[in-house]
Amino acid sequence: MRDRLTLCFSAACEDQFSCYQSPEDAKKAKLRNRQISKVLKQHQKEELKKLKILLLGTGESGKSTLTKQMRIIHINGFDMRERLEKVSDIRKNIKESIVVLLLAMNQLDLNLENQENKLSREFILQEAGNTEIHRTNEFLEHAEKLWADAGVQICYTRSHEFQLIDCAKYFLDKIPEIKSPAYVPSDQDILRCRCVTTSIQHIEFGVPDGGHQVKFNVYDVGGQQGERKKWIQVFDSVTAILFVVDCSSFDQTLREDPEKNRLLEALENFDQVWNNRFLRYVSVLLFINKIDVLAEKIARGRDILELTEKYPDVFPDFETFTPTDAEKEHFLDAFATATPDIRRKTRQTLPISVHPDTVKTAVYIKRLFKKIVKGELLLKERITKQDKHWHDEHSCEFFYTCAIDTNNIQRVLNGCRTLIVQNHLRRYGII
Ligand SMILES: Nc1nc2c(ncn2[C@@H]2O[C@H](COP(=O)(O)OP(=O)(O)O)[C@@H](O)[C@H]2O)c(=O)[nH]1
Ligand SMILES: [Mg+2]
Repeated sequence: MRDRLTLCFSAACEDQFSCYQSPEDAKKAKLRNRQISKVLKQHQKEELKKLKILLLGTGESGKSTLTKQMRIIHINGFDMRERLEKVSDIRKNIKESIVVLLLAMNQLDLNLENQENKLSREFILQEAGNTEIHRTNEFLEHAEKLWADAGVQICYTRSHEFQLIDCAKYFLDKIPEIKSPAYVPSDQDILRCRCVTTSIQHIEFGVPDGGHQVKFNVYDVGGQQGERKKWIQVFDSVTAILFVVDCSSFDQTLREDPEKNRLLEALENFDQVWNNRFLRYVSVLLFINKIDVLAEKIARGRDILELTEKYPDVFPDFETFTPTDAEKEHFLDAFATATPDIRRKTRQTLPISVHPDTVKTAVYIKRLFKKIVKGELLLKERITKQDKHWHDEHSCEFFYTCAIDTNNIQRVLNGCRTLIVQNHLRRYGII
């Protein structure tokens, strides 16, 4: 038996079908072989057409919001059942926001302005541990009264000093509408709703491109932060990484580590991704996100100077930094409306509505990430030594984004798509 097998194998090198006893068997085997090759080739072709995108970035940077936008833009958005399911999450967002604000008032030694609201505060703090209370309108009414209190509003202006979700103001302002039994969350409400991603999320959609359907598979591994390194290895077959940065987080610390600055964490995280040996062939699209929140913070007088003082090696010379005209244009362009006509008009009004310090800060942050790409800023010790060709096979492109703005994301994704497809084709030697 063993001899026959050896014979068969050696024969297979010369003629893979000559080991069959009868010519019919050999013919059948040849046919089967051809069929299998065809299926494999087809499969390979299909796989080549599938573009795998991996969403990375620190917690709350906007990854899940981007997948929601992809659903709105490329799939059918959200049906009535999904919308109604979101009501509970939105109410939970309100509960979390008001409880956090009240606790922060204690910490910051701030008082309620209207003494009658003390009863509402007692109610909310007493019910904070009740996992069903957000469903009641009684709860929402107390939250509404407290949100209108000047003391709570002062506390809100200091929200960078504690951990408050981004959508707090948005939903607290909307309580009268949310209270109504007829309330159905809009797309914008769904985009704003914060829900921690606990498992790997995957969405798939097709986009027409040059007469073909290009299939995109987007993976959001958000909840697996501690496991991120492992995920990166699993996903070495990804076409591109979409790395999301919350650029407004420069004055906030991490939820899990109150000593760690959020922007610094994002830079370190990006450093690891960019220099990861498993990702040497994977290009990165870097989304400098939450530009609207950044603009709002700058308007409130917040600035990045504190970081320059605290970490001068990482955030140097902010005071003297001036963006070039091209850099300013790139920033302003990201928020101009689609048609050239309106674009020309809005371009004239944009510099008036956008504070120059917003542009300066956004461009400064972009430059920091660019330094990492160029190897001019080293945040983590390198395990593997890099030669000068280490990054030759991948690139990093930068985009300014506002993940809750469907127009902006649609335009950015259009731009990204061409880049992703070209990189993919180049990588597989097709162009
Ligand atoms: N205002 C504003 N909010 C944003 C933006 N991007 C994300 N958010 C909000 O930030 C919160 C966290 O976003 P999410 O996508 O869940 O972050 P993830 O942890 O990276 O998945 C949600 O409440 C989002 O609505 C943005 O560009 N602007
Ligand atoms: Mg998420």
